[in-house]
Amino acid sequence: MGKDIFDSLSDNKMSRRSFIKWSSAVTAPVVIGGTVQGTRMLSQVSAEEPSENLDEQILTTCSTVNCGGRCLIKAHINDGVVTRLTTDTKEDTFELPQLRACIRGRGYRQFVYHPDRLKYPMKRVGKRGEGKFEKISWEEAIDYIAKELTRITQKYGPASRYSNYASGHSGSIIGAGNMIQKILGLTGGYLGYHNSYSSAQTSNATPFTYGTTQTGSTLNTLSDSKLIILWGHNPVETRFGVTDYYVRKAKEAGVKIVVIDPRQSDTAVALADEWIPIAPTTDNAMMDAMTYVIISEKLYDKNFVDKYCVGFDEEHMPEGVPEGESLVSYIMGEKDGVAKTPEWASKICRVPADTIRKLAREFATNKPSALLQGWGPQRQAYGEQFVRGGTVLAAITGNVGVRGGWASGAGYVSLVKTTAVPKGDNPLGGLTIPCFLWTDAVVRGTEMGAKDGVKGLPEGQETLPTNIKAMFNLAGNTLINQHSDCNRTAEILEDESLLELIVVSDIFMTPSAKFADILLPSNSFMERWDIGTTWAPSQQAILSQKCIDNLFETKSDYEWLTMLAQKLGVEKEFTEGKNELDWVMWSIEESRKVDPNFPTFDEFKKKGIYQVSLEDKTVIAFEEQIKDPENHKFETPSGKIEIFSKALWDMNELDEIPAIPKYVSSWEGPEDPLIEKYPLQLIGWHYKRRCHSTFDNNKWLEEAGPQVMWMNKEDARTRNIKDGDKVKVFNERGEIHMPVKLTNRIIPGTVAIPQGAWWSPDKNGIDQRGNINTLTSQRPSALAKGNPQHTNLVEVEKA
Ligand SMILES: Nc1nc2c(c(=O)[nH]1)N[C@H]1C(S)=C(S)[C@@H](COP(=O)(O)OP(=O)(O)OC[C@H]3O[C@@H](n4cnc5c(=O)[nH]c(N)nc54)[C@H](O)[C@@H]3O)O[C@H]1N2
Ligand SMILES: Nc1nc2c(c(=O)[nH]1)N[C@H]1C(S)=C(S)[C@@H](COP(=O)(O)OP(=O)(O)OC[C@H]3O[C@@H](n4cnc5c(=O)[nH]c(N)nc54)[C@H](O)[C@@H]3O)O[C@H]1N2
Ligand code: SF4
Ligand SMILES: [Mo]
Repeated sequence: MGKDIFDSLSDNKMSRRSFIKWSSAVTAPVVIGGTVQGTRMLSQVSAEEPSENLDEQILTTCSTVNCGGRCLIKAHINDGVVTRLTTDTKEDTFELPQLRACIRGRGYRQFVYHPDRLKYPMKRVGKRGEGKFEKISWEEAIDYIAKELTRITQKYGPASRYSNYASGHSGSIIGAGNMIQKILGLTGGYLGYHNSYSSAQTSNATPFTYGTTQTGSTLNTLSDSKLIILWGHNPVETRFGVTDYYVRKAKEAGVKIVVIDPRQSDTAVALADEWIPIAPTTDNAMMDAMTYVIISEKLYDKNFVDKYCVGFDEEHMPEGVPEGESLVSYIMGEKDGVAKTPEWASKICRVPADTIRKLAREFATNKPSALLQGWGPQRQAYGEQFVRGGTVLAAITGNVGVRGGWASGAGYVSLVKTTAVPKGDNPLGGLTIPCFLWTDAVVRGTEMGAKDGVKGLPEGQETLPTNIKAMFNLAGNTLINQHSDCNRTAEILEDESLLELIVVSDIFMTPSAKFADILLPSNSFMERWDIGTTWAPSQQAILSQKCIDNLFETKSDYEWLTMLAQKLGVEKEFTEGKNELDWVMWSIEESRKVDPNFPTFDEFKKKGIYQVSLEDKTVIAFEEQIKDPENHKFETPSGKIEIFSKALWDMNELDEIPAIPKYVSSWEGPEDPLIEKYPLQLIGWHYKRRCHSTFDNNKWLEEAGPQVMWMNKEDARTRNIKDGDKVKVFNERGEIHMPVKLTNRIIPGTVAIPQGAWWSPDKNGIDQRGNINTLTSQRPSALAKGNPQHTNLVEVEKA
C-alpha cells in the first residue's frame, strides 16, 4: 500500500497546489451538480482538521458491509464532504444497548475517501486476471454487457447466467445480487443459488433436529443462565448483532462462561472463565464423550427425552429402523464395541478426559445452561455433525424451551422485519446450485445433479442444462479471494472458453476485480440510501442515509442496473417507477403495516435508528412446544425433536451423513494419513481488522491487526522458527509467505491465518499477503455441500 492522502495531509509534506495537481492526475474530475467532486473531495479530506467557516451538518447513517454488526454512524458534513465521524453516544440500558462503531467503523472515511477508489468504468485489455484495463464510458459498458448477455443467452440458454454470492452490499432493502437477478428474471431466467458461505452447514443441519432454523432466543435471556458455553463462537470479534454485549452482561450477573476453540480468541480473553483448546474438526468427539458422561451418570433429563424427543434410546425410535441405531446405543458402543468415553475422545480431540467429564457434569447439572454455537466449527468438512451435536446436548439436558437455556443450532430469531425490494420470479423456477459449487458449475455444470446439491431440476432432467457462461460478481470477492483454492479458481477464470463474460462491480481493484471483463465502479454506502438491520436477533434497524453525492463517475449498482434494464427493454418492470430513496420509503411503509411502531421516514431520518426494546419482546425458542406439546408440535416429520432423523437415515449415506450426530473422522483432519506429509491443521477466523476482505487496504487497521499467522511455540521450536519470522505455509494447493506470531494462544498442532487478506501471488504464484484460501479446498461438506474452509492440512517452514 503506497503513501496515501491521509499521510500527506497529516504530515504536511504535500502543498495544496501539488496535491490538487496529483489528485487530478490520478482522477478525471467530473462535474456533478456543478461541482468538481473528485478534486474537491480530495482537497478537503483531513482527519485531524475539519474545515473552518463552513456550516456543519450531521447525518446519521450505517454501513452495509457484512461484518456481523450494524452500528450508528454520525457523518459530520462540511460543504458536501464528510470531515469527521462520530458514533452512538446514547447510554447503554440492558434492554437497549448502545450501538457504537467498532474500529473498522471508525475508519470508514478511509473506505469512502480512499485514493484507490475505482473511479470510472473499465474494460479488460490484457489477459484475464492480469489487471490491465482501459477506461470506457458507462454507455459503452452497458452496451457491451447487454450485447454479450444476449449473445450468450441465445447460444447457451438462460441457465448459463449466474450472479455470484456476494455480501459487500448487505443492506436490507436493495442488494446488488437481488437486483441483477431481477433483471435476469425479467429477460428469460437464470441459475440461482442456495446456501451462503457463512452458515451452509448450520442452516441445512439444524432443521433435521428442530424442523426450523429459528432456534434462537433473545439475548437478554442469557443473564438467566447458570453456565454459557461459547463453542467455536467469538462474538467479541464477530459481533453477531449485539451478542458480545449480552454475554458481557451475563458475565457481570455471575454466569460462568466457557469458550471451546483451538485459539484463545479475543472472546476467550475478554469474557471466559475457562478456555478449552480443542483440535479443529474433532468437536463431535468431545460432544460424544460429554453425552457419554451425561448418560452413564444418569444426568440427562429423562422426562424431557421421553416426552419431546425421538431417537434417544431404543424405546423411542421411528418405525422401520433396525435395532442398535439410537443415541444411547451409539454412545455406549453397543454395535461398534467402542464406548465413547472421555478417554476415547481425548485421544482424538486432545482435550483432557477430566476436562470433558467436568464440563459435561457442569452443563447437565447447572440448569439452565446455554450452549451457543459459532459458525467456525461448522465451516468444516463434516460441520453438519457439530451443529446437530450441539442441539442434542441441549435437548438431552432439557435446556430447550426454557429461559436461560438455549436450543443451539442456527440460532436465528428476527424481531425487526424489513421488506426488501421484490426480485420477481425466475422463469427457471427454483433451479439453484449450492453457492460454494459455482466453480464446478463453470467446469462441469452439465454433469451436476441432485447428488451435487442441485435443486429445482425440471421433471425428467437429471443435470443442469448448461455450464455457467455469464458471471455477475457484484459487491463481492468470492470470485476468487473468499472462495476456496485460489489457484484452481484462477485457472478456471483465466480460461476464456469457460466463462465468456465476467462483470464485476466494486469499490476497489480487488483480486476478484482483476478478473473482470467489464469492471464497474460502485459508489459506497455513504453515497446512497438503504436500511441496515442487525444480525439475529435482529433488534435494530438503522437508516443508511445518503450523506454525499456519488464520487468520481461512480454509480450505485441499482443506478447502473437501471441503465442495463433500459437497454434490455425492461426498465419499467425493473424499477416499478422507483429510485433507491423511493424504495426505502416504500419499505418503511411496508414495515409500518406489520409493526405500527416502526418509524415514519421523517422520524427515522431524525433519530437514525429504530430499536426494539427486549422488555416486552423476549423470545424463548420452542417455549410453546415445551409448555403445550399437544397443541404445538415441532415442525419435524415426527412432530418431536429428532435426535435420530429418519429423513437422514433414508438418504442412506450413513458413513458421512449419519442419522444421529456423531464424530466423523474428517479428511484433512488429525486422523487423515495425509498428516504424515502435512502435519499441521490450519484454520482461519473472522478478524477484527477486516470485514472479510473489505478494509484489507486500510493501513490504519493493519496497525490495529496485522496479517500474521498464529503458531504455537512448541511447533515453532521443532521447526527452528522465531517470532516474527517470514514463513512458508504450503500444501498441494498452494503456498503463502507471511510473518508468523508465536503464541500459546493456539493449541499445538494447529496454525491459524485470519481470513480475508487480498490474494497477492508473485510471478511464481506464491501468495505474499497471507490469503488462507490459497490453501483451502473446493471439496464440499457432505450434506449441505458447503464450504469447508477451516479443514486443511499444511506444513510450515522458515521462508
Ligand atoms: N470482525 C469481523 N466480524 C465478522 C466478520 C468479519 O469478516 N470480520 N464476518 C461476519 C460474517 S459474514 C460471518 S459469517 C461471521 C462468522 O462467524 P464465525 O463463523 O462464528 O466466525 P469464525 O471466526 O470463522 O469462527 C469462530 C471461531 O471458531 C473457531 N474455530 C475454527 N474451527 C474450529 C473448530 O473446528 N472447532 C472449534 N471449536 N472452533 C473452531 C475459530 O478459531 C474462531 O475463533 O462473522 C461475522 N462477523
Ligand atoms: N477461508 C475462508 N474463506 C471464507 C470465510 C472463512 O471463514 N474462511 N468466510 C466466508 C464467509 S462467512 C463469507 S460471508 C464470505 C464473504 O465474502 P464476500 O461476500 O466476498 O465479502 P467481502 O470479502 O467483504 O467482499 C465484499 C466486496 O464488496 C465490495 N463492496 C463494499 N461495498 C460495496 C458496494 O456498495 N457496492 C459494491 N459493488 N461493492 C461493494 C468490497 O470492496 C469488497 O470487495 O467469505 C467466505 N470466505
Ligand atoms: S464494521 Fe460493522 S461492527 Fe464495525 S462499525 Fe461498521 S457496522 Fe459496526
Ligand atoms: Mo459470512
